[in-house]
Amino acid sequence: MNFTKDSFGPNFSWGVSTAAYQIEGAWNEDGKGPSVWDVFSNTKGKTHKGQNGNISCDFYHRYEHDLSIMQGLGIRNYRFSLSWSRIIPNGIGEVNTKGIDFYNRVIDTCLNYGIEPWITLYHWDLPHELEKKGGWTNREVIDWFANFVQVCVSHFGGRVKHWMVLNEPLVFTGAGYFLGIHAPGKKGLKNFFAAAHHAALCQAEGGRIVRSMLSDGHIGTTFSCSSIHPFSPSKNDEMAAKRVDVLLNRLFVEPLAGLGYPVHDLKLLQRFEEVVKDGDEQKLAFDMDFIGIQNYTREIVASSRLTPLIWAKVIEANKRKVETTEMGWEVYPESMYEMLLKFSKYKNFKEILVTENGAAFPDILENGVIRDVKRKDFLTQKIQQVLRAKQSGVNVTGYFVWSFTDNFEWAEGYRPRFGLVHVDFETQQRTIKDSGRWFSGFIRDDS
Ligand code: GCO
Repeated sequence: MNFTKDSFGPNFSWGVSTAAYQIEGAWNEDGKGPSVWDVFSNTKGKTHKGQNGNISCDFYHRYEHDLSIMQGLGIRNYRFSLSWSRIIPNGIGEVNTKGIDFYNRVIDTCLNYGIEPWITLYHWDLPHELEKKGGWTNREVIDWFANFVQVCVSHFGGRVKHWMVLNEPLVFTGAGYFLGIHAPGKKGLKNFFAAAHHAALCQAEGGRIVRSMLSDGHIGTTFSCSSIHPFSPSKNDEMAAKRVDVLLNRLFVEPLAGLGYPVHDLKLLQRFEEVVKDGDEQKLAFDMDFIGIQNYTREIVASSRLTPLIWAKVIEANKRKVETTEMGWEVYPESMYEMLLKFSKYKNFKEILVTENGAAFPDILENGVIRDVKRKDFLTQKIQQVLRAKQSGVNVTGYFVWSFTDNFEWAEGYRPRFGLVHVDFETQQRTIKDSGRWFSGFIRDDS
């Protein structure tokens, strides 16, 4: 490795990321209301082996221990999300003091340990009571969400500077309201366009609210993204790749940047007309202080007559005989560089951070040790691509590993392990993986 953390300069934020539903457990304790993920994962047949996040890493009870491991590793930045239905059990209305207390304890423990908290307001766990009213497809979600944001900022804003509004809107609207493979398990384009538009409005509105309440807040939001490459140099495949790029990479960032939905490059997006109201275009825009990109892989796309509306298909990595992670995602480090360059072209945002990056590989715990060389190599190569982007002039200011501990990987259950720290889900024993020790060494001030 021919670079060190110093190559990134003194103000670069190195950290780790998690999400409430994936780690907290305590799904029905201390007044918490159910979220769509509680309901979905406790419904037969929705997740791998019927697994759920009812207990997960039990972070709700073990946060202090986990944060002490984090501190021991020298990790100075922690991105985590707030469970809306732990704070407001019905989504709107009464606030649950015990939920507020829990996050107060987490934040205070972070600060005592010298760990800077970075809060994601929404990481996919909508209160079930709101889903009963249509969830993200109901335009009222803008008011529900605005209220939630106000409650959170009023309680935590005095101690938390860094805020992210949404985690990957494309994934929770696409997987949750179009494909039906994530909570709440709804399907169809009608649901998707309504949910997507309301999420895009909330993304900007959330930013405005945090800014109005915290003049010195550092405010952003996050996007999933992947390089999209054509299967062949043919015109048809190139056009297909461009259409998929609109959907996977441009759909949510462009309205935020004031450019509107990229309808000209994907006719299908004309269906937004069904839900867009007068004046919405302005409301979709907000000049975030930063955007967070979350990059794991790339996609290879070919044109296809069999896939209506988008006329394109993804050629899966396992059919291409390339190295993959346990998620079946191609290992392709350059995607990080390509995405940083691409997203840096949107002029409105002052900074870009990598708010998630990581890999699931089958880990073997032997004599208390996990020699996860592949994860370490994966992270090293990705970080090198971040440096390459920085050296090309991209104002990238942080990098967060997904994830701190192994956790509940949504519909995939507990099989894929993304952590720097291994979790035995039977005993709740934590074991720092070799990759965790390596990351710790890499980011330490004396390294
Ligand atoms: C996401 C989510 C995480 C996932 C991670 C690995 O990016 O999809 O933010 O919750 O666990 O990405 O799939």
